[in-house]
Amino acid sequence: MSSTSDAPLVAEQFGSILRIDLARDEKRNALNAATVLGIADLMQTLPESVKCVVIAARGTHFSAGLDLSELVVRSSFETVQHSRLWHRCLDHVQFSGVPVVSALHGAVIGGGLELAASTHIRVADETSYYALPEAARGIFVGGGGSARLPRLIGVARMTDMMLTGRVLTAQEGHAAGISQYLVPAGQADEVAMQLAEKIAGNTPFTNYAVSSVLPRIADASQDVGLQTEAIIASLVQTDPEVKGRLEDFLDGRVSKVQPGSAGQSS
Ligand code: 1HE
Repeated sequence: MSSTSDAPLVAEQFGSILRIDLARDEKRNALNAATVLGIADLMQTLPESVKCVVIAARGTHFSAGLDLSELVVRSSFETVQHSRLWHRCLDHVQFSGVPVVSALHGAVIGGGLELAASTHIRVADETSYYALPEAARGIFVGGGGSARLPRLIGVARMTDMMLTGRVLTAQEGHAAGISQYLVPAGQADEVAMQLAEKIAGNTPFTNYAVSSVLPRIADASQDVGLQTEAIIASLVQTDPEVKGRLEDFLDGRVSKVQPGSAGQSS
């Protein structure tokens, strides 16, 4: 399977996992409109057999962010439309109903960080670093960063990164909440694929609820959130597959929850 657009992406299905690689190392995976549209296109046309997506990157860096060569030729209104295009595209990453794991290394900058923030699980290797140089370039985030990043790292940290150009190391980004997994250099892709395998083993309805409903509940008032939780819990738990899974546990056919087992296959 490959992208239907001429975007610099390589998409390949491994069993129930679709892996999408940014593949424009010569421009450090700078994200032009064709690339974000290509990702959205893939996310909107996921075959039913795909249960989890991994977004990774070829080359020395995950992504240098927005392709700055596109900025030169835009009016202010076109910039609004361009930002809204990113919003739509990255909403397809966050809200397709299929969980997305990103594998990060090297520079995760600007729009690259916004792309990573739209994924559900971020696996970073120790070479990763995070920056929002928008202010230094005289621009503002436009790919959803102002909405998604404060939810990960808080307004104060994002403000610091933008105003002072502070670059977070992999360890600092991990402590701040950007990555859920921090792994040795060169291992992010492999760990991301292992986690995707694990996620793909969940029921599709649970994966939908966690990836697509949970963030909306978290954004809602507690009252609306709890009401929504009760309804989605009822729908998920009455899925026919659930009965068999509960019986498997009660009859001792599946492994118990073990300390430190997160991300390991059972
Ligand atoms: C690019 C871009 C880009 C590299 N747009 N062409 N993002 C930034 O402000 C980050 C800008 N990039 C960098 O700081 C560095 O390129 C890196 C630290 C990521 C990598 O450094 P390095 O030494 O490995 O590569 P390089 O030599 O700087 O770049 C290689 C080529 O990629 C070079 O082109 P060439 O034709 O001279 O070979 C660079 O011009 C090109 N390149 N980054 C276009 N970003 C939705 S709104 C989001 C707003 C933002 O994302 S703002 C942040 C933009």
